[in-house]
Amino acid sequence: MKEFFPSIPYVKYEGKDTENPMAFRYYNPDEVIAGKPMREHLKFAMAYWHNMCAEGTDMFGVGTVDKSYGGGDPMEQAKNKAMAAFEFMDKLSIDYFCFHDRDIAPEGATLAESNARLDEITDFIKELMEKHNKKLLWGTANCFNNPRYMHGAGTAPNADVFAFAAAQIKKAIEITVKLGGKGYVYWGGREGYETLLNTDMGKELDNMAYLLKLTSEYGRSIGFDGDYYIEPKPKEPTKHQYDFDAATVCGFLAKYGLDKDFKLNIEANHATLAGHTFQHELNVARVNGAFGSIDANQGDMLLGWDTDQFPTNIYDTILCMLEVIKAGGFTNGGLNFDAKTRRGSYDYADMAYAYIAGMDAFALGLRLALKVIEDGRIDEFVKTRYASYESGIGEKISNRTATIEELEKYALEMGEVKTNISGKQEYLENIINRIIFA
Ligand code: XUL
Ligand code: CO
Repeated sequence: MKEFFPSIPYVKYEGKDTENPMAFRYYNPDEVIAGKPMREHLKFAMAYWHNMCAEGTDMFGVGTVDKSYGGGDPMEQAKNKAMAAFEFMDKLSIDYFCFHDRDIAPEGATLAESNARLDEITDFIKELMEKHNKKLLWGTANCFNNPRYMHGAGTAPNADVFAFAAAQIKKAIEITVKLGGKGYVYWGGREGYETLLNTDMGKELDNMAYLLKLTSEYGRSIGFDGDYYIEPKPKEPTKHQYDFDAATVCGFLAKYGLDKDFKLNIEANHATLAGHTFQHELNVARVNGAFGSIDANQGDMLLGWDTDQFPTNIYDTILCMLEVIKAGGFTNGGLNFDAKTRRGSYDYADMAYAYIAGMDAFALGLRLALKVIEDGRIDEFVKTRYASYESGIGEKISNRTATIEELEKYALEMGEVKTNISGKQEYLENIINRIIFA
């Protein structure tokens, strides 16, 4: 069989002292830590759109990498791309992948032609999945690229666009089910607005919720038993995206009664664009019972857009994995590298270096997060910080039996709060650093 990436070897774990740049130093897929193999803790996925499709195009220039994989007509290219994708996943020990409908087969002249192409390519991909033992983490529909979606999809002012989007998502869910996907993502591509002067926000939000309800119920009716995720993002491409951040999305889901069937797919770079940390967004998802999956990447703090860089910041991966562990680990979700090499990193080998960097950053993050938990000082500190809720008036507040009159009497007798204890932020930050540099 043709080899698409001859410059990429089968990357193996060689331990932290290796000098081989094409080896893992921390990611040892079958090593059992905290009760399960690392591959099950981390559930790494390849994002088809960046890795297999993105050619390095930006606003100032054409692509720098050829991603046609030697194919001629569009479907031959799509099949070569699929074969290349499975070769890449094999070589990097990646068990899962994620795609948009239009990543795996180019859009046809009509919806019927696009759907026929999807039928053909998913037959082909299904065989490759069985042969290479790979799984689909989640599927999604690209309802933002085609000019028809210039004003949005579910939030478009044009009902014909709404109908088209509904039909496109229906098909995307069908192929997700066909390939055994355990997740389906809704990222609100152009679901937002540029100016309120031409926008009926209330109507757009109602319509967006209706699109989610119709399509998600349809998915259940054809046997989709995975999780639906909304992926929050505050801006780009529209100035104001409706799915601004995790808290906004949780409020939206509750308002429209969708909270029982939807979780969140949290992306690191989207968190920072919203003015939050990655950890904050994960925590908001967790405390709302909506933690689902992760788009692993990082932004550049000096740039105001979604740079989708491979995650290399160990501090962030530790705090992320702490949240994942506290959420009970991944069930249907996983860590999808929604990340791309820089435009100047134009060699195929750079794609491997990028994944090695990202996977090792999360593998080390997992190992160190487990050490933070084992160390116990941070969890103990937080527990002690709230200890006043375990007895006396605090216990009554905790079990919700305190009355307002009783609280007033207590406060009057107390006179002033005397027992605030230090938050000890720096002491706690030092614990993390000591574990990192142990
Ligand atoms: C865009 C983004 C998307 C979603 C899937 O910023 O993150 O690629 O992850 O549509
Ligand atoms: Co994403």
